[in-house]
Formats: sequence, structure tokens, C-alpha cells
Amino acid sequence: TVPNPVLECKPIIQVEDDRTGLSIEALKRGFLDNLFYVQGKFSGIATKNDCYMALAYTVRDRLFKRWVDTAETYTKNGSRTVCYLSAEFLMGPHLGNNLINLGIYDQVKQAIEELGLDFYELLEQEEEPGLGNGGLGRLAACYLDSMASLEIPSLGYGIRYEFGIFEQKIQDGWQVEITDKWLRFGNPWDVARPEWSVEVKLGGHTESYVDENDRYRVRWIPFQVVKGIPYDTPILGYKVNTANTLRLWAAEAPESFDFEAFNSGDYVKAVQAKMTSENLSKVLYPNDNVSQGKKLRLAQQIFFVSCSLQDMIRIMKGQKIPLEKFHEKFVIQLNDTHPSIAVAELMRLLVDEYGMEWEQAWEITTKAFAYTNHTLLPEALEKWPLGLFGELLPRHLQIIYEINGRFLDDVRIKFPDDFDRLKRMSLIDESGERYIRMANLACVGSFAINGVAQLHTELLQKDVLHDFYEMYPEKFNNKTNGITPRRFMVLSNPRLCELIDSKIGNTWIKNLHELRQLEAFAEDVEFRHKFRQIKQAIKQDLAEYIKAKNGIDVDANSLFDIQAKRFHEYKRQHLNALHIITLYNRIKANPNIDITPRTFLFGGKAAPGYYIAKLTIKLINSIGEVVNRDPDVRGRLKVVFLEDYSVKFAQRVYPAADLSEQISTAGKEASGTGNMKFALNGALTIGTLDGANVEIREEVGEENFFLFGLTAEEVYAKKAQGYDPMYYYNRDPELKLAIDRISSGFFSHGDANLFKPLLDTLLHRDEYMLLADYRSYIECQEQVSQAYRDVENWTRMAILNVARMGKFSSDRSISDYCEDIWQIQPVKIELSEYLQTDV
Ligand code: BZD
Repeated sequence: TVPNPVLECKPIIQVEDDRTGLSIEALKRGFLDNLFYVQGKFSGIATKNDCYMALAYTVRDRLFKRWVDTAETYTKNGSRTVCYLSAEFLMGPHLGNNLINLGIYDQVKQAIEELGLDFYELLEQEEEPGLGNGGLGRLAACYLDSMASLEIPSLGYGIRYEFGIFEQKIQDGWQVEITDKWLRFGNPWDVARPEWSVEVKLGGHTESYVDENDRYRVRWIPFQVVKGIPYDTPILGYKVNTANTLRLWAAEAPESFDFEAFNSGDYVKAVQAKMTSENLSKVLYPNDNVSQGKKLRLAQQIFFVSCSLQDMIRIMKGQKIPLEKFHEKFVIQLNDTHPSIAVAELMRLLVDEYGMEWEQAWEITTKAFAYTNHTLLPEALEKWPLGLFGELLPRHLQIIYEINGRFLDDVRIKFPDDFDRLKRMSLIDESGERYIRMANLACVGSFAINGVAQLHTELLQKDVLHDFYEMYPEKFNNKTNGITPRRFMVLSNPRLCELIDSKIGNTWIKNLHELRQLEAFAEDVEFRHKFRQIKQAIKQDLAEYIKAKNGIDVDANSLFDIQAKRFHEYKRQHLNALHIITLYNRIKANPNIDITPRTFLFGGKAAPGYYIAKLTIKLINSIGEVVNRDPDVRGRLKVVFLEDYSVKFAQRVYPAADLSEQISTAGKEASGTGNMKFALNGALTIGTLDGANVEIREEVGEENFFLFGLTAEEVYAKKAQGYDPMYYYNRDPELKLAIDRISSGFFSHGDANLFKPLLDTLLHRDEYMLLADYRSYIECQEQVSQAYRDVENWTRMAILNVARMGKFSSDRSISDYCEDIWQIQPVKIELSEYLQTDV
């Protein structure tokens, strides 16, 4: 390598205070400087977006020192590093979060206000990177925040989708999808690193050859090569010097690609090839909890996985660590099976590209990977048709055959003559059309396998991954999900935080268990009063937003009953809808009935191809149209659909909830994380014994949780007996009336066909057992309504929920991963003298 004078000498760079100073004056100068030099505007003609950008750069300037020093420390120390591989990172807006984690929120707010600008308006301006669908992508984002806050060296690796999750519009009650052009005004938070680009091969065929040492080798002649360019975003820890990196790959055609076409003058053909390459990082697949089996999706997976593994090898070379120590330098967490092709890709890199023996490569690989499963739903388990797989990844197919052959030998030895077991465990499903089973590959290639809540892990062991549990019991462990209190309390609920801080100080933000000290204040009348006032004020704000956006008047004194999450039948938004109709029917039967006023709020997107989910959105809007204007209701019930639910919007919604709807069929929701965000913000939960609900109830106490419905075991038992939804329909007149009201066309301007597909699934299959749980749900909701009337006791319960949510900090989750799986310790970052700020 050529000596690099810039690296050899290390001058003290003298930086203008405008770049780093934290005084109000310095922040103001920094802002104006960025407005001038980055946006090229003077304040007279600056748009709101110019001001947002100038502010973002002002904050960015102030975090770069941490970022550079963190990278330098890790590089010097050769620190062991967690690589979190995820096809999704649902980060939410960066600006507010960075202000919180840098601890400069108040100063910056003051500086901006002194410049005569509206600080909140500028925060609102940020276009959020919606690079995820829901829980899985948001979990990855919370984990990055906690890893940085706990000073754990880590890299998040994923895809820089040009179009993130679609923007949802509601037209005539239906969901309409609009492309999410989040990069249209530029992204101030990431930095391209073209010097670290890598190439990824796709398609083509393989050849075998004998190398100079007489060894049998395979080489892959690809049909196409794609270039991956990394874009780095700094991930600040909370009140520590650590700033880790989220590295997202964008696809491009390599300059040299198809130069034949260029040379032969077929310019357009060459440019077309460039476009095909760029397609790889064009768009996020908008499905949550279902695998579509599309070739482009597999191409996305190998693309970011191969880029990331090559990047890790580059880092090792830079730190002069021999490749044999790969698993000591890195531990790679697979966020579901989406990146699980990494098992075969690392084998390929080690064996084919670096000439390692199979056995050693396998030893390294199986010590490097750990796999998190996020779902029990069969339709979400990824499997790739063998033909499709082999066309795109011919070499990986051979490697998977080899892994499978050796693995099945092990199974045979442990379980002789158990042929059915071999068929079930094989990496290849040969029961019909042949498929590669990605969960099986992840299980075989990883040293740890975890579920995301206790119940979920138990069900994995009992059912979905039972054979693997019997084969490798020592690999299995539970890691209950968590959420970051920085974004989902400090940033989103400043009023509640201020009240909490006034009683117990602010160290709970780093150690959420300290919220327990609030238990004492549940008995304090004055505290309860303040707590209630805050909730009320937040509800009022949301009511005003709804008035402006939906044109609906909602009463901030009514019970805010919120279900906000992706639309999926297993999450049972339609069970909630049946409750609304039941209350409405009671009012119609007796307009003077004494009913607790409620506002039903729904938010969430449906996968564009998921018809029943979209029809459920239409149903909710149709119910709202009728209920919201019926004079008999007298405003006691309101139904509102909150358009385009996103992280940014979620931050407004959680603090405003009285009641959190967590009503999935038991055994279907792996964990849920919205359930935690609501409860931490003082909502009570109505829920089934599913996912993390079980543990939330355990923590907050059963008297502070509204439980209903069948247990997972009862669900299985009922299915086994032959479940008949009509039995419930015929026996429960209120249920029958609710369903009949829909089918008669009452909510659809007389159209009796509109909701037929939805009702047919309910009455004839009811896979998710809404009818079986209906009565229990309705009765439980009656308890909720009664409880809400006892204002003091409701507040007491809400406070206890907040006080007892300590377990659900993602800091706790990450500490558990560090101890039980990753075997990694924190690395303290000392800030260097490299930048001198007082010139
Ligand atoms: O992961 C979710 C589960 O449904 C939740 O119960 C759980 O809390 C979170 C985090 O562990 N799963 C997803 O969000 N899954 C997906 O979004 C997804 C996306 C593409 C393909 C398959 C699943």
C-alpha cells in the first residue's frame, strides 16, 4: 500500500466554534452558516425545508467527532463487533433523536426559537426513512439505539431502498398506495462511502477446476455483477461518546459492466443493464409476515448479505486480523431468515474465494451466526423454489446441498432410521415442488436460535422448530423484545417525562427499572391529578390533529381506545370492529343507554396485495361513516382511521392512548412491541395471552391488565376438535346481529356484497377464531368501560403500568443478547484532542 501522508501525521484540526460549539450563540451561528454554505440561501428566501436541512447539518456537525473517534477506537483495538443483519431498519426521524442522545435538545430548541423559527415545525419537516414494514424493522432500530447506548461495538447492515414503505392515502374508505420518495430532498444523515464499494455476482453457472496445489475447486461464472455502495448513518448512544454505524447498501451497475455493449455502440442496451442493477435496491417489499417467493427479493437478500460479509472481511484485513479469527472478530445476528443466505455466502467466500478447507470454514461459520425467529405463521416461513434459487445462485445451491448432506448424516447418527424426521429437517423440501427452506438453513448454520418472547420461544420449541430443538437443545434461548425509552418516552412524551423526572430524577432513561419508584406515587392524589392532566392535554392535541386532518370532532374526555399496527387477520382489527358495532347496536336498541363515551382510533397499513386486510380498512371506515353521524349516538362513539401510520406518527399516538388493543389470536403474535410502547406511556392493555402480553401482564399485575380470550393451548385444542364458527354465530344474538348488520349492507349504502369475502372467512373458516373469542372480548370491554368511570383508580392502574415496564427496555434485551449469545463487552470511547474547538 502507498503511504498515506494524511494518515501518518495527525494534525490538530482547528475547527470554528460554529461547527462544534454548544452555546446558544454558537448554535445560531452554526445554523446560519449551514443555511448559507450548504443550502446556499439567505434567510429571506429559505424554505422550511432549507431551514430543516440547515438544522440537521448543524446537529450533524456536532456528532461527527464522536463518530470518527468511535471508529478510530474500534479500529485501533480491533474490537469484537456485533453485525446486525436486517432487510429492514425502520429508523424514524433522526433529528429529534440525535438531539436527545447528544443531550442538546433544549439548547437547540432555544437557539432556533431565538432565530424566530418554529422548532417543532422544523422537526416535523423531516421525511422519515421508512425502510421497514413494522415490528421487525422497528426492533432493529431500537436495538441499534440500545447497542450504542450500552457502548457495544456494532454495525447495522441492510439495504438503502430508494422507495421505503408506501405512503397510505384513504380514498372513499379504501387504502391507496403512493410511492415513498423519501430521498427527494436529499438525506442529511448518511454519507456515501464509494471507496468501500463491493461487487456481488448473480446468475450464470459454475465450473470445477484443479488448482496449483492439486485441490479440487469451484469457480462461479456469473451472468451479472452488481456493485454495492455503502451509505453510513451515525447511531448515537444516549449520553455516551459512542456513535456506531448503520451501513446500508445501494445497488449500481459496475462501470466496467457490459462494456461489450458500450464498445459495440449499443449504448441503450448498456444503460438498460445499469437500470436492471439499480432495481435491486429500488423498493422495499411491503409485506409483513408473509413471504412472496419473488426472485427480485432473493436478489435483494444475497445483494446486501454478500456486500456486508465482504465488508467484514475488508475490515479484518484493515486491522490485520487473520481470516481464521472471523468468528472472534464478528458475531452476526440474523434478523429472521431474510439474511440467512449469509450462511452459504460466508462458506462460499471462505472456501471458493479464500481457499479455506470446508471443515474449517464450517467451524468458523457456525460460530459466527445467531438466528432470531420472529414468526410462527407458516405463510411467513421463507422457502425458495429450487429452480429459481439455482438460476440466481448456482454456487450457493451446491453449497447448500453439501451442508445438507453432512447435516443429514448427523441427524441419522442421532436419530437412526427416522426417515420422516430426515424429510422434515432437510434443507430441501421434497414433498412436492422442491424448495430451499431458509429457517432450516439458519438453524443448522447458527450457534444460537432465539424467539422474541417467552411464549413464542416455547411454541418454537414445541412446534415450528421442534425437530431442531431435539437435535440442538443447547442452541435455543429466549430474548424477549424491548423498545427504546429514548424515542418512545423522552422524545415522544416530554410532558410525562418532566413529571417523572420531578419525582425520581432522570436516570430511569438509562435504567428503566428505576421507574419502579413511581409505584409509591400511584397513591398520591396530587401526582395522579397531574398525571391525568398530562394525558388529557396530549389527547386534546391529538383531537385537534384529528379535527384538522379528518374533519371529525372527538371528545378528549372520552376513552381513547387505540389499535395501531399493520393490518393482518391474525391481529384481528375486525374483532375490534365487531365490538364497535355491538355498542352501536345497543344504542340503536336503546338510545338512552348509559354508555362510557369512547373514541376508537385505528392506524396501520395493509400489504397492497392482501385483499382481506384492505377490506378490513374499508369496513372500519364504513362503520365510522355511519356511527359518527348517527344522531342517536349523540357523539358517544367515534371511529377514526388515522391515515399513513408511521414511526413519526406513532410517537404522537402512543402517549394519547387510554386503552391499547393487543387482541391477536393466542399463539400468533410472536411478541408485539407496540404493546410495550403503549403501556410505557400509561395506557392500559386489553389483550390475549399472546406474545409479550403474557410478560407485560406478569410485570404490571393481573389486576392492571384486561385479559380475555382463549389461550394458545385452547386454540390448538379447539382446532383439533373441529372448530365451527357457525356454532357461536347461532348461539350469540349480539354476535349474530353485529355480523348481520354488516352483511345486510347497512354500513355499505345497501351493498350487501361488499364485505362478503370478509364475512365468508369469518363464518366458514374463521382461522383466527374471532367468533370463539367474541363474547369474552365484549365482556372484558364492559369491564374496561366500568373501570374508566372510576377516574382515580384508572389513573392508579395507568401509573402502575408505567412504573412496572422496566423489563421492556431494549437495553435489557441487548444486555441479554450480549451476555448469553454475543459474548461481547462494552468499549468506552474517549474523545480525542483531534478537533480543537477553541480557536
Ligand atoms: O416482529 C414481527 C412480529 O409479528 C411481532 O410479533 C414482533 O414483535 C416483531 C419483532 O420481533 N414480525 C414482523 O414484523 N415481520 C415482518 O415485518 C416481515 C417482513 C417481511 C417478511 C416477513 C416478515
